[in-house]
Amino acid sequence: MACDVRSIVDYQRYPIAESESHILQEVINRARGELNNNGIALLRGFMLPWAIRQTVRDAEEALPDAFCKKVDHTVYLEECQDSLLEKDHPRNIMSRSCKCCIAHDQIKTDSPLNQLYMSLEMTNFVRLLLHKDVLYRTADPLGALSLQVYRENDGLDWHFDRGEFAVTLLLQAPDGGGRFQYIPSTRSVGNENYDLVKQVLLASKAGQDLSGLGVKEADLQPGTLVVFCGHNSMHRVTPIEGKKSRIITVLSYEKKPDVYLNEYTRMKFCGRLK
Ligand SMILES: O=C(O)CCC(=O)C(=O)O
Ligand SMILES: [Fe+2]
Repeated sequence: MACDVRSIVDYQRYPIAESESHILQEVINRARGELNNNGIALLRGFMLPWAIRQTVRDAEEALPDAFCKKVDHTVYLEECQDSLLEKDHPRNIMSRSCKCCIAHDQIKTDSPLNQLYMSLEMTNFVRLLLHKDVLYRTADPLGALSLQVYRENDGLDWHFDRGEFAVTLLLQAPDGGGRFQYIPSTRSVGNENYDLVKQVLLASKAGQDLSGLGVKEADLQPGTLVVFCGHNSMHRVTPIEGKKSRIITVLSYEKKPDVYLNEYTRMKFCGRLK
């Protein structure tokens, strides 16, 4: 069933195709303010419940063919340590993450999620939120759009994203855990802030309270669209507690057209080249 973005998103609150609308302008202004202040903007209730339910069903159906991987990495997403640095340098502190990835070619073309992602209206809306002159969907047949499924005990430990920003939409929250935590502007150009990064990593490993270290938590509900600038703000998804999976979709965009993932990245995230 082909459908219009107007029936997939809550169009009263988010009239994404009407660039002249005051409602849309307010949404954009508020989100830009949140991005400026905290590096994260939350658009609650963005996707309608029927589309969320359909996408969760699609994810559950595709899960047996998903790529599930446990990986040890540093907060800089390196998988190797640097022997020239001391053992407890943040570049040498390893964390373990595990989740499953359903790639773009495993998501039905006519699903509401795919229809939304492939629409010009959505790309244009994200472009406006990010205050960019141009924005393109990633062209990669595997990595452009994905569903990430976190099962019991899965999680994504502290890291800085390689990319400048990420656009996600939560589809299903677990019964416990799976919380998205971040430290706004942990580092900046020319200041890696290694002391704080190390404190957070060590305190997390020791199971200590992180509230004194500037850790914030985003209250994500199913349907919340998230725009997050994660390149300089370390963040994590805490381990899932209970049998109900955390399901989130990642919508990928680029500043240039025709961007494909390289072979290393495809293997890392999707476990295959095609
Ligand atoms: O699942 C999330 O909420 C965020 C995932 C994330 O940080 C990432 O994929 O880099
Ligand atoms: Fe991330």
